[in-house]
Amino acid sequence: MHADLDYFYAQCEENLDTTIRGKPVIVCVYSGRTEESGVVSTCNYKARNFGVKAGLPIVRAKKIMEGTDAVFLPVNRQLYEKVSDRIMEILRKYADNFEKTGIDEAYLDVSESVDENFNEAKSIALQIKKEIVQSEQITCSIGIGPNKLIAKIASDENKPDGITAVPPQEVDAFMSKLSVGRIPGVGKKVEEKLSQLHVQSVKELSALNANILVETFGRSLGSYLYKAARGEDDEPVKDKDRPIQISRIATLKNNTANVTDILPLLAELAHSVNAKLIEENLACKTIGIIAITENLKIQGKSKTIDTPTSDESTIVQCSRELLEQFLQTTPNTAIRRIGVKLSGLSTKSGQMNLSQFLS
Ligand code: DCP
Ligand code: CA
Ligand code: CA
Repeated sequence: MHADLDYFYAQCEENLDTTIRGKPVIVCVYSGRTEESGVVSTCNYKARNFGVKAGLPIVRAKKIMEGTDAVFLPVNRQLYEKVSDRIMEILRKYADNFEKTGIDEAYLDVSESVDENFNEAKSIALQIKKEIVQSEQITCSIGIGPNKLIAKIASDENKPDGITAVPPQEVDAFMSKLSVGRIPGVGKKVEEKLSQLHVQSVKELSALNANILVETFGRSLGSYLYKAARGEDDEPVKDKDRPIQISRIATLKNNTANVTDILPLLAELAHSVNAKLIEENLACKTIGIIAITENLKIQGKSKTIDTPTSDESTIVQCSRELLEQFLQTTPNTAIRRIGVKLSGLSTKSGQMNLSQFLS
């Protein structure tokens, strides 16, 4: 998934001062040279309807908005960063792998949580949007695809407040109706060069052979464009600052709220994550379970112990207790998928650092 917050800075301003909601709101970077010099940072959709957009000189925006009740505000980056941090924490919860790529956007790898099922991914996207609205009053748009490229393009497809899912079998149809400008990294310059090759649409781009693209754009950009035109991308979601963890999730044969039906699989998963722990010569302080219920809600429960362990029976026992507690607190909710997660990892000699783990 790619999640992108709608008209982010302006939406934060609308929440700070609700009296400006419904008016065109324009957030500006004042350069300080003269009172009005600077450019528009972003604006809400009401202002966009008048043709105002990011990068426009403030003077021009003021002219366009003359006689309206438009509100011009200076950027308040500190505010947006605080809101962003809190939203990123919400998003991170839903991802197997998480990569923040800007103040208002991130990739979420949910392949494992949803077992590559796009309907389940859609329902998670709805859940995410609901939680962000409830806790931060911020809407976002989410794109779901078989890779980062498609997800990113899809998140821009139904803005604002949209969800667009493009499963693998729909990638070709989805891509072929786009203009080349929708491919991330294709700006004015690339667009111009492509137009000299009589290419405006992604469909036309996909008809160009690789040699021409490499000749025109160089190896790196050329082969990127060749693959992008086909909806291909194999960049992983890079979890740069994730607390290190080892987890595994699997689907139960039948949805069930019965602990004895779940235990065998839970024990198998606990065994598997523990084997990985031992293989890496690590111990863990926190043991957690992840339950995806039949209504597709993702819920977690965890326990932190005093001394790091890599003892299988401890981990199995602890997961079992967590599962029992979970079923007691949420009775009559059948579980569809179950997982075990180990975190708070350390090497046998003490606290580990990230580079140690990655090398
Ligand atoms: N931004 C900026 N100058 C730009 C583009 C963006 O200062 N030229 C800032 C303001 C935006 C934020 O970054 O709120 C996120 O940029 P987006 O491109 O995602 O734009 P918005 O979130 O404002 O709008 P959209 O609803 O199209 O995502
Ligand atoms: Ca945005
Ligand atoms: Ca963005």
